[in-house]
Amino acid sequence: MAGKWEEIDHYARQWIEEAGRRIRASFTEQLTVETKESRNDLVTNVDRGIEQFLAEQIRRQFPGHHLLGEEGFGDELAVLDGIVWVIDPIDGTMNFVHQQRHFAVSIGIFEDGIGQLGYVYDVVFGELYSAQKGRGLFFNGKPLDRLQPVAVAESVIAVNATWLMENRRLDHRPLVRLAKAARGTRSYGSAALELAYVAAGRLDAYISPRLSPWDFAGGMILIQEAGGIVTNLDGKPLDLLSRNSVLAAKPGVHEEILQRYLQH
Ligand code: 2AM
Ligand code: CA
Repeated sequence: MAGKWEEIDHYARQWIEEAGRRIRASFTEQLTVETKESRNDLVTNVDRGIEQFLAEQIRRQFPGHHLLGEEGFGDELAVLDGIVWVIDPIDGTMNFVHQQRHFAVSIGIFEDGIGQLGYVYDVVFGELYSAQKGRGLFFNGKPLDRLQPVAVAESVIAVNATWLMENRRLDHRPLVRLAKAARGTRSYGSAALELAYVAAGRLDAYISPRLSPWDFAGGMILIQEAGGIVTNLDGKPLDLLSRNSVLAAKPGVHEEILQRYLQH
């Protein structure tokens, strides 16, 4: 008999595929774009529709599970007891609106706060990154190698240009030193995809000063299963019930960034 996590994994994959089909179909329809907290914080009818679809499936199939979501179809949770799905229907909404690519469906499934299943689905490329606790990382169903240690000098680091300029969230000067010391920097505009790229070894590190749980939940599980490290910028574990800064990286480079660039 298939275990509990195999059953949950089966449905999660089915719903992610269906979400992908619906998002691709939306490209030919009229998009309604609104702003949330700021004029650059976008949400569309598709973000809402996909989260509603996923929430309905989860509640119908698994009525005892809980749900944290970006667009308001989830539960108000004060604790992480039981099974909790943390979902972002479209991570990288600005890319979705402006580019029709470089965005992802992200899902992390936790039991009593421990990551059990993680998914990041690049809808346009048809690329699914997935992981189950203790079983490693998979890319479109194929196992990927565990991450090996690397140094900053040989690293490609994902960081948004915003954080390399004077800004209100963090001191940009250590990050400028880090960007100069690294082999190169990149920015893709979807935290979930950037975390999946770290997990798959395409990026060596990713840094962000302020992400919500649904931005990082799926990617965090992928990276942990690949042998990488995810903490906040102080080196502490991430809290799934609040916003966090995020430092996700291969071993070696994670320690080097924390010790040589971020600790004062
Ligand atoms: P979103 O597209 O789902 O809003 C962009 O650099 C990345 O940061 C995206 O993953 C984006 O998620 C996320 N992001 C954008 N604005 C944010 C905010 N105010 N709080 C948390 N995450 C945000
Ligand atoms: Ca997001």
